[in-house]
Amino acid sequence: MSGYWDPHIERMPLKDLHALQEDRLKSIVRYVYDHSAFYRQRFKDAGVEPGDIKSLADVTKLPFTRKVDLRDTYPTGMFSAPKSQVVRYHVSSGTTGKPTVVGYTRGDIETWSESLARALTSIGLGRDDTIQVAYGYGLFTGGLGLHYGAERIGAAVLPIGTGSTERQIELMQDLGTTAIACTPSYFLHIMEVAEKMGVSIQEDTNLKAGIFGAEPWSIETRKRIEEGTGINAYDIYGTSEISGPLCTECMQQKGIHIWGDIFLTEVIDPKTGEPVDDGERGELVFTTLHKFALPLIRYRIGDLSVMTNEVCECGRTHPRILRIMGRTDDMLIIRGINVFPSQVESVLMKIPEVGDHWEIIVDRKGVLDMMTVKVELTEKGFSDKIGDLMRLKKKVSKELKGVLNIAAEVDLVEPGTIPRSMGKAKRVTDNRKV
Ligand code: DLL
Repeated sequence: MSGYWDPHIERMPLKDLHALQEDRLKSIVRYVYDHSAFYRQRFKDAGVEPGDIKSLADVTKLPFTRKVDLRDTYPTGMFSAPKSQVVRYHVSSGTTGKPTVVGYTRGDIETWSESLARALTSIGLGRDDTIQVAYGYGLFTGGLGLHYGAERIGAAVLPIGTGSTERQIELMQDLGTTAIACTPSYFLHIMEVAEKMGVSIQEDTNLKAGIFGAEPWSIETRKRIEEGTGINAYDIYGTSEISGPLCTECMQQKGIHIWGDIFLTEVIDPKTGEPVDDGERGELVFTTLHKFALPLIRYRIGDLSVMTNEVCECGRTHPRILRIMGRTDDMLIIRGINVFPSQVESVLMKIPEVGDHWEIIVDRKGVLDMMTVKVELTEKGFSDKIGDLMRLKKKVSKELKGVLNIAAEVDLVEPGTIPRSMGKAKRVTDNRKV
């Protein structure tokens, strides 16, 4: 088992952690009320004042905030700190709408780095490690976020960013990279390119850990990565609004530790906004307890997960969320049935003939929704015999129908034909919306 970066905080008895959260909640509510016209108005509309927040349970008196609020107040209308205290901006790519801008004070960058230092230590990394940061640098939070966290623990950082896949593999060998941080879909591509170059990640590199996130990925994909390379693949979570990548699983790989001194996490029913029970699935809502340029109060993040407050076997007391199963707005409704891309991934990754890359295409023919799942086969799974392909197509369709409860058209394609992504993979094309 790995050590702790900040044992006092990470193992804090729950009673003390809750007391700290309560103090910080009261302070941040007062702070946003005093510093942000946006929050003052929101609180006024909801009929709540800072003095009404007397305990943790009172958080539910506060109004929710959402991504649309950041868009409506673009670029910095939700900030609580004056410009003179802001030392950095990041900007979301805006693939699902107008971009959103997030900002940091020096202290916010410090908290972000500390949070990642705890996380990286919890997966066994330290000053003897070389961490290859292959998330995008720049406006995306992944590259710089991991960079600061990795430097904080004294590891050597290789700030390569995305792309140049052959170079990634060469440098991984030359510099003895022990951990890589990138999207899981990009790592699958790195594995593929390494194989083509005749490099065995297991035999020819020192890689022992992957820090994979920024997009949904299934347990089955983890299994493929771990079995294919001998590394441990850890889930890392965060969103630009809450700073960027912040929290990971520990070596137990039983959920992502969400640092309770930094966030108050709620899980709600996305339809009613009411809290769900511990262990029930719902939408994550974060209140940032220790962030000052852009504090977020009851921010509905849109991601669906399950939270547990059970103390982890690693000794960390902070709540954990289980693998993100998608976003509320990722969910496709096909002929009235809810389909999450993550369900499709789980089915496909269990079928050995299926490669690592796939896509969902949704069309509307007349009044009927049609879902096509385009599936790339592995070299071994690919056959030029029609009979073999037909049998496989039937098998994939049957497995998908078993889980999704609707029929999908399956389109088997040759290895290497689906475009590879260096960052977040785009798995779904919904032609109904355009
Ligand atoms: O993706 C921050 C990040 C960078 C996380 C590097 C992890 C590693 P955004 O671009 O704002 O920020 O996108 C955030 O990505 O709301 C989730 O829907 C999704 N996401 C992030 N991590 C995971 C994960 C970064 N581990 C959005 N599993 C979030 C599933 C994830 N989805």
